[in-house]
Amino acid sequence: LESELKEDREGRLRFVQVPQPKGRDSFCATIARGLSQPEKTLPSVYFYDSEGSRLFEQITRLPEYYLTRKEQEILDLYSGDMLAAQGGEAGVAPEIVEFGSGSSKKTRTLLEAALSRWRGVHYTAIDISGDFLKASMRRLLDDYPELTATGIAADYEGAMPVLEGGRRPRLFLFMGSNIGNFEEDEAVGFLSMVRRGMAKGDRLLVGIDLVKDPAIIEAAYNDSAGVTEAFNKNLLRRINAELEGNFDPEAFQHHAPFVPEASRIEMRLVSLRDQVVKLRDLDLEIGFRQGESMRTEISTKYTLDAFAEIVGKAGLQVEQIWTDPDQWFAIAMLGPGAV
Ligand code: AVJ
Repeated sequence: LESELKEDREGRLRFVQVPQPKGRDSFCATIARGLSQPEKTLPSVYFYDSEGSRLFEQITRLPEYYLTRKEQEILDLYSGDMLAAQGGEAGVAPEIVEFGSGSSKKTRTLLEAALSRWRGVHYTAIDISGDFLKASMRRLLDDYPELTATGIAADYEGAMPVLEGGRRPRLFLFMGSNIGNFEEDEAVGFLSMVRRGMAKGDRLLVGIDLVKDPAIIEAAYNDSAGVTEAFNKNLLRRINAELEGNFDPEAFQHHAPFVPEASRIEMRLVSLRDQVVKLRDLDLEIGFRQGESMRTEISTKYTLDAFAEIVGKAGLQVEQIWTDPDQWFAIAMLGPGAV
């Protein structure tokens, strides 16, 4: 199967749709496996259908959800420093490559700083939600006539081969505390994968949410307007729609405690009664006891030491850290060391 390439915006935008021949199969298999374990889980990657992406954008504007604003604050203060620290040869703009770009809203700050510094800035954005990505990229190119860009609709692994042969140096971005969704081994795996794609002059910026008063963290995942609850339950609606399921979202309660031993938020859906849910496409019936909880997401909060340890395990080095004045959030610049 060939990746599909389309051009748009007078050739300034290339859009690559990486085929996911096993997309449906792995969706089915992962859901079936997660629901058949003694402790049921649903993987958070499946939150982001169009509705899920829209709800997440709404979350980023909630008063309680400090992560986006804090990261934006850091970018407002230090985008210029970050680009200077990238250390690409003078006069050569790095290609800016973002994993999980979403709306690319915060990236605009970094792109503006790059555009004011260099001519010929190229931005490559990778996102699993193809339609959402395309719309965001079009808006971006309409707003920045000097920018050229590539949108890659793929999962992170699927995007790596498409990235080969691009320009150097590169500044990879993995922002927004997205890394917090990974278990430790997955985080090390992701960072190692990026490291394998890095040359000597390349760098990776990672946004991480820092350990702080649990009350502040919990409020961010239990907002009073109920948007996070809707985001969580949208996963059940998606499963209903795509797997002919009959989850009743009303029969589950959103629960998102901070678990100190694991230093993370664990987002769950708790069954409000004994019930049996059918997924006809999977030929599966799943029983829930009243009070039984199903985990839908983890969101890890790091100390700088804990983060440096993971980075080290992936063979990368922390070169610099920027935080907001409250030290609620951090952006770390990682280098490949000796390549
Ligand atoms: C997009 C993964 C960074 O973990 O904070 C927001 C997703 N989940 N509210 C996060 C999310 C619930 C978010 N990330």
